[in-house]
This record gives sequence, structure tokens and C-alpha cells, in this order.
Amino acid sequence: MSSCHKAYITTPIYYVNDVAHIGHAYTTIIADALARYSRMSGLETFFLTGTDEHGQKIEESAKARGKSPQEYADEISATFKNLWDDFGISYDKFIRTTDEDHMKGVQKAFKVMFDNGDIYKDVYKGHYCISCETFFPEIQLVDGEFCPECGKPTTIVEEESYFFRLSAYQDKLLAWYDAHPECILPRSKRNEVIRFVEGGLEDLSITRTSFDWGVKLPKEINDPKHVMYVWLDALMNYVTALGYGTDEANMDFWPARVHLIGKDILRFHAIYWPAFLMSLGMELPKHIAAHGWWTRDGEKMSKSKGNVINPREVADAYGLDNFRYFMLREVPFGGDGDFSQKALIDRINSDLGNDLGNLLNRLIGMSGKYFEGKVDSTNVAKYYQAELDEVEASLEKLEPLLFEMQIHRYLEELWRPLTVANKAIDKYQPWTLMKEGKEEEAMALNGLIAAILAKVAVMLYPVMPQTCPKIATALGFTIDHASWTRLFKEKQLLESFTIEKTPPLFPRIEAPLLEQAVPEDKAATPKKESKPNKVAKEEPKEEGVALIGIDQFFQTSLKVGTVVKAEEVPKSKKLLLLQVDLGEERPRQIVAGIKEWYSAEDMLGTQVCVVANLKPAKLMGHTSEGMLLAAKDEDGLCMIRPEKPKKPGTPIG
Ligand code: ME8
Repeated sequence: MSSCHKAYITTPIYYVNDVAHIGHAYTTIIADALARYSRMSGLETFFLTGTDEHGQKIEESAKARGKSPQEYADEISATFKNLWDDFGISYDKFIRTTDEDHMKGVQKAFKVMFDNGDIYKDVYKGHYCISCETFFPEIQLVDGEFCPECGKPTTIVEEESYFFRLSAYQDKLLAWYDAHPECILPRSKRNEVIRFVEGGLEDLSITRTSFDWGVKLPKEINDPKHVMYVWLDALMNYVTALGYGTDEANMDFWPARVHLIGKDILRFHAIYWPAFLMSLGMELPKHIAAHGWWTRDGEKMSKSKGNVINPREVADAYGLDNFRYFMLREVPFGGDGDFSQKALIDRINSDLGNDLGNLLNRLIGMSGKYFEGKVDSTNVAKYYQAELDEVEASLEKLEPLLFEMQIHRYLEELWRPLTVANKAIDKYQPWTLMKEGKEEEAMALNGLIAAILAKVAVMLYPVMPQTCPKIATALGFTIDHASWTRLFKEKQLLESFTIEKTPPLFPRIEAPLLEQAVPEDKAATPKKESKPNKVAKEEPKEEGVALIGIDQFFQTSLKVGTVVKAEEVPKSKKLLLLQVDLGEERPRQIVAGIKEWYSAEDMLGTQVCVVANLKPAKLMGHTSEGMLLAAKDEDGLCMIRPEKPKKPGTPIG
């Protein structure tokens, strides 16, 4: 059982079919900030991250690249680990679901649930989305066929399967949500989960026989055809990482203080996971905190949509800590955020440069000019008690905000003391005080500013772990549990010290530093003109159709695409404006005259065949960068689509 001196913080384990983008970095950075705060406040902390490596999706991705699933998983898992290492993410363990210990632990859990009657064998028939590794009831499918989550076509799967008696946990889950109002954060998300569970839970198919790349069932069950459902395997990582089923040395970190996740996987964490834990007779996590999506042009970022922003590029260009601050400050936890360089630059120049960096410069300037760099806090309370009270009132609000996962508000509140400090300088004017011979008052003002900077540096450290120690060094102290206790808990001021000059921490940024990562820049980047379609017109005709040679046919580039965005062209009866993923750096914009037969909704998420090397043309003011293949007769028009889902960009011919 976890004591209150321990804190276990987790990220989701990332699928190895995608390279890390800023969405993944966001989850990991929030978790890192929480883990750092937790350690600084004296809790024994265990921070877990890792990769999710089994399942049909991974097996297929590996095959498409001519690699074994293990080779492929090794490669992509390492890219995640390297990124987190380069970002200084303070994880205590990086788990991989292909780790032997993990697999043993999952088998043990299966056995326990089987032995207590929560797992039984039956036949499953349903619509399965390979991409989301999820079965969907017919009623949830789009057009009776497509996945409601990702829009890709589902396949009907009928197979023998083991089931987990999820239906038996409906009332227990509802009782848990009821007794723990903060178990799911933000609280609005808890209501969504409750409504879903109240709608009724079906038993969950938890094994597959249609592929191999997964954890086998325990030997005692003796059913080698089956591998475990990837979500059962994946969720168990939170306990196998602590040694469940093998060396249980770290199990006293359980239950988790918080599982940080994105809202896309809330159902798995807030329904399946607690039900599995109840079946195992284990305690439930304290909080499951679901953040929103980072979008680009309003779309969730993902590799399959080709709209990802590389976190390494952003951090290299703008500074890792600046990027961390931006991500955590810019978007209310739980809400979605659209990435823009402009917003990032504004945060750096304004919050960090003007409010924080400049305050340190003002302090260095004042103490240098009047006191040879000395700062003394002895008389701060005598002259500036009102300011101190205001600062402490803000600081007192911080921990509850953090525990409620209101990180953007935590940072907002943390900026109030900086405003108090900047205002105090403007109001009391050290230069006037010095002119009037009020040296003691001017020194106290110095002490006040230094104390505020020191307190802010300590509380900002979890978010900006590289920058804040530099501020602390300038102010003659180190950030650790002892200084956190003195400056934050005990509300003390700094001892006397001589300030160290530091180069400016946040040099002003005048213009975007990245061309590639900005959605608006990218949209404005002219596309290379495609080769003109040169199908000859002078060939002999048969029944009115020009005959062409095979080489001429191959001059036409036909490709499979997935419609990732679809909208109506205003004022047009015929046109839809589509963004079609052709596996290129960004989706193609195609204006299609199909609105009489297809709505934008009909098209979204479907696959189409595209003439990909047409000269761009403008239709009703919109550039069209391709054409869709369709067949039209007196009954109307229908799209030509691949019979089975194909990767965007797959050539046709
Ligand atoms: O779901 N914006 O892995 P995953 C914000 N393996 N966050 C995003 C994001 C976006 N655009 N895209 C991804 C899985 N994320 C499973 C998890 S856990 C037992 C198994 C974040 O790699 C978000 O937190 O597809 C999401 O939940 C997580 O990445 C994992 O995504």
C-alpha cells in the first residue's frame, strides 16, 4: 500500500507505430513537471514512462517495412527514449511491453482474473478497427462501416475469444466515481465517463487469435492460439513496472498518485483499468487526469494525418524550457490547443522576457548601482508587508491548483508575485529613494524583489528545470527540498547575499525561428508544381476514346488517399473542399464537384483514388491540387475506392 510519502506518476506508454510529436511531448512534460514538484516537496517519487509495442497495428507496420516486429519496436522505442533523455525527462523507469518482466506480470494478472471467475471463453463477432485496436458496436460506426474514432474502415472479426466480465463491474465503478469526486480530472470528464457507464457495459474481449504479436496466455490455461488484447497488456504496465508478478520491491508505490493521459484514452483508463484492478483485488489510482489535444489547423496531430510538429525542432529553436512553459501555460488542462509560433513567441517575449527576465535584470541593475551587488532582506517586512502578504496569498493557492491538475492556472497565479514586484519598483522607485537618502528602504526593496524572484524560481522549477537553477545561482541559493521548505512552506526571505550577474535569460525573439513547424507558414509555402498531365490528344480514337500506350498511362500518377478534412465551399452547390492525405508532408487540398451526391461528413475519413499529378487549378477561389476518381451515370455519381484500406500514398496502377 502506498504511504502518503510516496508518489507514483505515469504517462501513457506510447505506441511504437508513430514517432514522437508535440502531443506526446505535452503529456510527458506535464508528468515530468509533477514528478519534479513531487520530489522537491519531499515525496519519494516514482515516475514511469515507456512504449507500447504489441498488437496487430505494430505487426503490420513492421511487415510493411520488411522488419520483424521486435526489430521495428526496438527502433521506434529508442527514438522515444532518446528524445526524453535529450529533454532531460526525469523518469525513474522506461518500461517496454516487450520486457520479460512485464509479460510475466501480465500473465500473472490474467491467471488471477481467470481463477476468480472474471474471465471466460466464448466467440466474438464484431467490427474491429485495427488502427485503434478497438471493437465498436454497429451503432457507433460511421456509415455502418467506418471507425467513429479515426474514420478508417473497420473489418468484421469473428473469432474465439476470452472475455473479461466487465458488465459485473458497472455498479462498483459507479460507486467508485461517486465516492471519489476527484478520481477523474478535469471533473467535467468524470461526468462523461459516468454517463457512458450508466449506459451499460458489455463484457470485454481480451484475447485475439488473428495475429501473433502479443503476450501469450499463461501456461496453465494452455491455449497457445491466443494472445492478449493489447489494451489489457498495456494497462498492466502501470503495475508490472513496480514489479507486479515478479520482483515486487516497488509495489509500495501503488496506487498511482496520477495517471496522466490524453482524452482519447480516457475510457480505457477510467473504466477498463479500475475494473481490472478491482478484479485483481488491488487499490485504485488516486487520479486519472486527461488533457486535451494539440491540434494543427484544428485537427488532432498524428503521423497518419501527416500534420505533426516535431518537439525536438521546436525545443532546439526556442529553448527547451521556453517550450515547456509555453505548452503548460498556453492551454487550460483538458482543453485542446492549436500550436502556433506566434503564441509561443508572445509567451517568451512577454511572460518570460518582460515579466521574469527583466525583473532579474532590474534587480541586478539596482543592487549593482547602489549597493555593489549586495542584497539584504532584514527590513523587508518593515517597509513592504503589504506586498509580502499579497505574494504569500498567491503562493498559497499554488499546491491545490497543481493537485487539481490546473497547471495553466498554477502558472498564471505564479505570475502574480512578479507583477507585485514589478509594480513595487515602479511605485517606490529606488532611484528616488536613494536621492532622498532612504537607503534602508531602497535596500529593503531590493530584498523584496530578490525574495519574490527566489520564491517564483523555486515554484517554477518543475516547469523550467534548466532556467530556474540559473536564477537561483544569481540569487545565491540552490533549488532543493530545503530551499522549497524555507522559501515556500515557511515563507522566509533570502539571507544576505551578493548578486551574480547573469546574461539575459530570455533574449527577445523578433520573428518565427522555424519555417516548417508553423501551420500558417506551411500553408503559405508554395507547393512544387506537379508535372503537367501529358496524355496525348492526337492518338487514333476508338468509340470516341483516345488510345494511349502504357507509358502514357503511367504518366498519370494515381494514388490512394484518405480524406482528413472535408468542408463545404461556401455559396457553391456543387463543390466540397477536401484535405486528402497522400502520405506526403502535408495533405493535398482538392476541390471536388461531388456535393450533390456526398456531404462533407460522408467524405471525412474515407479513402479515395486521386490523380496526383494534375496541374493545380483554382475553383471558386480555392486551389485544387488533384482530382478524385468517380463514376457517374444516370443514377448519380459514386466514388472509386480501394476495396481494402491502403496506406495513404499507395500508388494505383
Ligand atoms: O494511446 N495531442 O498510445 P499513443 C495531445 N499506447 N496529446 C497527444 C496527441 C495530441 N495530438 N497525440 C497523442 C496510446 N497524444 C496507447 C496508450 S497506455 C496504457 C497505452 C498523447 O502513442 C496522449 O496522451 O497513440 C495520448 O493519450 C498519448 O499521447 C498516447 O498515444
